[in-house]
Amino acid sequence: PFLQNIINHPEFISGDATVDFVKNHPELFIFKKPKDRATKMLGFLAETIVNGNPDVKKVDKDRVLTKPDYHGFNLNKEYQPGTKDLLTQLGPDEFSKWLRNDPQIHYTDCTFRDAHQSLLATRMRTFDMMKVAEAFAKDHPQTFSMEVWGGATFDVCLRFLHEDPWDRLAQIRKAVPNILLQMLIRGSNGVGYKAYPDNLIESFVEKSWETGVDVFRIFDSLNWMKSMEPCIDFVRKRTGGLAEVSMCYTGDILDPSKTKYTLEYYLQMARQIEDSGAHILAIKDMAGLLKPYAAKLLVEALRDTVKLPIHLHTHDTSSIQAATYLKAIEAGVNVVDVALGSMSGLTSQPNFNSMVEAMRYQERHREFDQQSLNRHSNYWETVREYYYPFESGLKAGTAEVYHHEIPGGQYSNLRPQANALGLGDKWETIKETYADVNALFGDLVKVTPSSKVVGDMALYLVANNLTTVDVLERGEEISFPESVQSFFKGELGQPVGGFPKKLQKIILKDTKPFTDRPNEHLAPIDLEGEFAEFQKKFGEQTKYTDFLSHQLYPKVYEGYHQHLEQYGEVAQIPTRLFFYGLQPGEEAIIDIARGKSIVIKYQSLGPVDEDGMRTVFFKLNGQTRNIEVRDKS
Ligand code: 3PY
Ligand code: ZN
Repeated sequence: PFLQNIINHPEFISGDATVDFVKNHPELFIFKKPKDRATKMLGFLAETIVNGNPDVKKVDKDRVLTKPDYHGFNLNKEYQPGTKDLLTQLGPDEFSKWLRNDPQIHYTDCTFRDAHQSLLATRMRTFDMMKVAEAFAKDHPQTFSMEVWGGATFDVCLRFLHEDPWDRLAQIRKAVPNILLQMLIRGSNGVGYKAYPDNLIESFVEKSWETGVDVFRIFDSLNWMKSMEPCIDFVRKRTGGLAEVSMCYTGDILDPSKTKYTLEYYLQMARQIEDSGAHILAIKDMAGLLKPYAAKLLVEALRDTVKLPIHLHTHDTSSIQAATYLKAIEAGVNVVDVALGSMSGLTSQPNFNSMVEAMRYQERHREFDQQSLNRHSNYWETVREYYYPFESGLKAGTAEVYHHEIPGGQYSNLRPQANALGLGDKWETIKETYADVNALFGDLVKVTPSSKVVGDMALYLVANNLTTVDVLERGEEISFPESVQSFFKGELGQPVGGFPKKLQKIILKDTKPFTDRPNEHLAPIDLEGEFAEFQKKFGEQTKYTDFLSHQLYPKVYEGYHQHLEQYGEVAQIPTRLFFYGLQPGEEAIIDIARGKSIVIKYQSLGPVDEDGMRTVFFKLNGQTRNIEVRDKS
C-alpha cells in the first residue's frame, strides 16, 4: 500500500516530486488496518439495525415474515440432460431447426428475471435464487430455458443489492448445467439506457456467453433492425449461443383504424429478422397488448412467412394472456414465457403451473411434475413476502393497459418514481399523460429505454402542470428532460415512421439530430488499455467483468465498489436481515465463503452519544464485538 500511496499521489503523477517527497508527506505512512470479512459484514448489519436499509422506504413492523419451507426439495438426484446438452450436441443452427419442428410446446421460466423485474422492482436477490436453482434444474429438466439475466437486473444488482451480476450468472450456471440460460439484451444499448460503442457490446456478449448465457434475446426499443444487427453478429461470431431476435409488439393488429403497426409491418420485420441470421424469432409483447385472436392471426402468418422457431413473450397485465397463449399454441408457436405460480400474473408472465395444466390431455402438452412446480411456487410465495416494500400495488388485471400501453417491467417502477416525486396522488393523470405523450411522440414502440423517455416526459409534464398541448404551443420556453432531448437527437436510433418533425424542432431547438446509428459516432474503446487503467484505480483484484460493469454504468459501479470496500460482500446475507436487520437477541448463521460460516448474535443497541454515535453489541462466533454507527435519524 505504501508504494501505491506514492505512485498515485497527484504530486508524484505530475512529476513534481522531489527527494523530500516522502519526508514531506507523513500521511503516506498512515495505513488503515484492512478489516476482515466478518467485521465488514457486522458493519453492514449494524448500519441496517440503526438506520435501516436505505432502499427500504417504509418498514411494516407488524408484518410476519416466515421461513421458506425446503421440505421436499431433493438435491440427491442426478441432473437429467436438457436443452443445454442438446445445444452443445447440435450447435445453434441445427438446434434452431430442431426447435421449429418439435411438436410439443416449450416453456421458458422467467421467475429469476422478468417476473421479479415486473412485480418487485427487480429486487430479487441471488441468495433466494440459489436456494432453489439446483432443485429447479433437477426437478424440471424439460424446461426450454430459464431467463435469469439482463434487462434491468444488471443495474439493480449493482446499484441497490450491492451484488456482482456476473457472479450471480456464474452461480446460476453452476447450479443449472442442463437447461439453457437466457438473457435479455437491449441491442446497441446493452443492459443500459443509451448507445455504447460496438466493441464494448461485442466484448459484453462474449463474456456473457463465457459466464453462462446461452440464449440472447436481442431487441431494439424502437424495433430498428439496424440497431440490432451488430449484436446479432456478435452472438453468431463470438459465442456458441442462440441469437433470439425480437420484434416488440405494440398497438393492435386487429384494429382496422390503426395503420402503423399492422400485420404486414410485423411480417416484414420477421423477414428482416430471418435475413439477419437469427436462430429464433421472439414476439416480445412487453406490455401485454397481444390479444388472443391477434396472437392466432400473427403466429399463423409468421409460421407461413419465416422458417424460424417462434418464442412468445408477454405480460399478464390485462389478465387474459393465458388465452393468448392457448391461441398462439394452436397456431404453432414453439415456446411461451411463463413464471412460477406465486411470481406470475398481473405485470408478470402468465402462470407456469396453470399453463401446463391447461395443456394436459392436449396434443401439444409437455409433461411436468405438477407437484414439483407447486412446491417451487410455494417457496417463492413465502420468499416474495420479504420483498413487500417493492410490490407495485396493482391488485387486479386492467384493460387500461390497451390504452396507456405501459410495459409490465416499467409499471412497477413508474409508480414508486411518481411517489418519490410527490406525485403519488396523481397516478391516474400520469397514466393518462403517458398515453398522451405517446401520441405526441408519433406512437412509439415503448420498451426500455424508449419507454423511459415517454415515462420521464409524462412525469415531467404532470410535475409541472403542463399538457401535451402546452408543449406544442409554447415548447420553446420549456427545457425538456435530458432523456427526451437525447431521444429526439436520435441517440436511441430512429423510430418507426421517423420523428414528428415539428416537435423535434421544438425540443432540439438548434441542435442537429442524427439520422444514422448513434453507435457509429462513438469511438471504439481501447479495452486492454482501459482495463489496465481500471485496475490501477480499483485494484489488482478486480476482474475484466468488473471493468465491463464499470464501462456500462460508471457511477453505479463506483458506488458498488465503495460499498464492497466498506462492507465486503453482502450477497450472502439472508434477505430478511439484508432489508430489515436483526431483532435484539436474534442469532444468524451466515456463510461467508465456501464451507465457512459465522454465527452472529445481535445483543443490544446502545444510546446515542454526544457525537451522534450508537454502539451495536454483537457476538461473533461467541466473542463480543461492538460496532459504532452514526445514527442518521
Ligand atoms: C427490459 O429491457 O428490461 C425489459 O424488460 C423490456 O421489456
Ligand atoms: Zn418482459
